[in-house]
Amino acid sequence: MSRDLSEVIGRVVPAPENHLSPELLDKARKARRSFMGKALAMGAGAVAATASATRALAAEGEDVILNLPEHTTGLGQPVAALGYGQPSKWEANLQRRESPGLTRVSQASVSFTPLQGLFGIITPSGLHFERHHQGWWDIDPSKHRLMVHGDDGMVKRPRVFTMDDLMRLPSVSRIHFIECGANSAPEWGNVALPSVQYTHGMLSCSEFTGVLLSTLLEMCGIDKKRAKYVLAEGADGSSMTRTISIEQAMDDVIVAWGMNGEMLRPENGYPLRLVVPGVQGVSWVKYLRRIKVGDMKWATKDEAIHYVDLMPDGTHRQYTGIQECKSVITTPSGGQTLLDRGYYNVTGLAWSGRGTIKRVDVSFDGGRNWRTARLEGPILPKALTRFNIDWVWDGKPAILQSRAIDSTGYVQPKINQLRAVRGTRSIYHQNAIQSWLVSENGEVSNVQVY
Ligand SMILES: Nc1nc2c(c(=O)[nH]1)N[C@H]1C(S)=C(S)[C@@H](COP(=O)(O)O)O[C@H]1N2
Ligand SMILES: [Mo]
Repeated sequence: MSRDLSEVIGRVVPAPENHLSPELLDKARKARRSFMGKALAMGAGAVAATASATRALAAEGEDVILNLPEHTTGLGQPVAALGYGQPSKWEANLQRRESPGLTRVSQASVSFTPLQGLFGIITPSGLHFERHHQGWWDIDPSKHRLMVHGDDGMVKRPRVFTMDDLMRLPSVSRIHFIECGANSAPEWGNVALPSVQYTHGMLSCSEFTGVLLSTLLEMCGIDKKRAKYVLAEGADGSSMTRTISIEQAMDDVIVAWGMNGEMLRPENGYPLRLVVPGVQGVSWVKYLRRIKVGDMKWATKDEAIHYVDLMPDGTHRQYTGIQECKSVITTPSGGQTLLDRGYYNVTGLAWSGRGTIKRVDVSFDGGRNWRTARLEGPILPKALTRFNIDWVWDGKPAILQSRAIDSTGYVQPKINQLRAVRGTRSIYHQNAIQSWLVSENGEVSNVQVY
């Protein structure tokens, strides 16, 4: 796997990741270079007092303060965004991106969430990552059905639901993260993908609305003594089928139609998907068409051939669904450029499939010293948690890391600690501490620190 991935690195679409337009970013880099050159010529002592790249940019923009621009003196547009609103044209760089060589095999594909450009914990629906095993569909909701049944009389009143049947039932709205089990997989094999969008972007967090699976199972008369597992099946050609324990099925699993206040997007399973909080994305079956109750694990193709973990001794771990505690700094992160020394708000995300985030520590020297970051509310179970920490960059090389601790006391491991247990040939469940190197020229890149 690592060989294939290393071939990909040169082919991912390079994108300027700062919040400046490519032209401004280029200007700032040039200004910084000429400033550094002059400073070097003048000797190290003169560096601190000289004008900086960002100040040069600010001076150029003073025109906007002194002479009122057209948007201050002219008439604005009347309700321009009739219909469905769109982001500003200046934000065109904020996009889901595909890493063509990575996973695109016919209709099996991935698009990654641009974590480096997001704030707070909610992923805008149009930037929610996608993972399709057999392409996506825009299914007519009036023709969609969900069947709930069981093996051997384990469901007393098996039933087929229409969307209208489901949407009149008691609903819940809850914020949860979804992370593909293969998120950050290339790090197993020392493959340093260039940006956080590619290293961690199979991760999103939304408010999901739907009926609890427990409500449906109760309605259909589940035999609580005999039922041990449920099987969820999707309606697309991949026949995605996943086993879920009855404990989780009766706890917080949602049969969802809503995402961030509106119906699910087609690429995320419209009109119906399963939400399995804390569990890897593959169990969040999209285009959900069937729930079956039984007393044994099904060992379907997606549980026996795929989504198993190859251990150092050559055996496979199976049914390792829970996404362990993990975190990543999203700014500054790979592909971004620090334009100047001085103050930065370092920010990132932490999450755990086992509960809430208790603490996040941040290191600026590759893990020698740690400081505790500020957690921003709300801090919700099985949801992303935003953290922030102050940093003053002195212009010297630095290695930024974040380490999350969850409500069970679990501490996010270093990559070599994880490899000691799991080896190097895994694909799934790579939750190690991520390291970003800030070079003297301000450029940030992906490195591994043992
Ligand atoms: N029906 C169906 N459900 C599916 C998939 C699929 O291909 N078909 N992909 C799974 C995988 S591997 C992941 S990671 C998540 C991705 O959900 P998303 O595309 O909404 O991000 O959906 C899961 N559910
Ligand atoms: Mo996935």
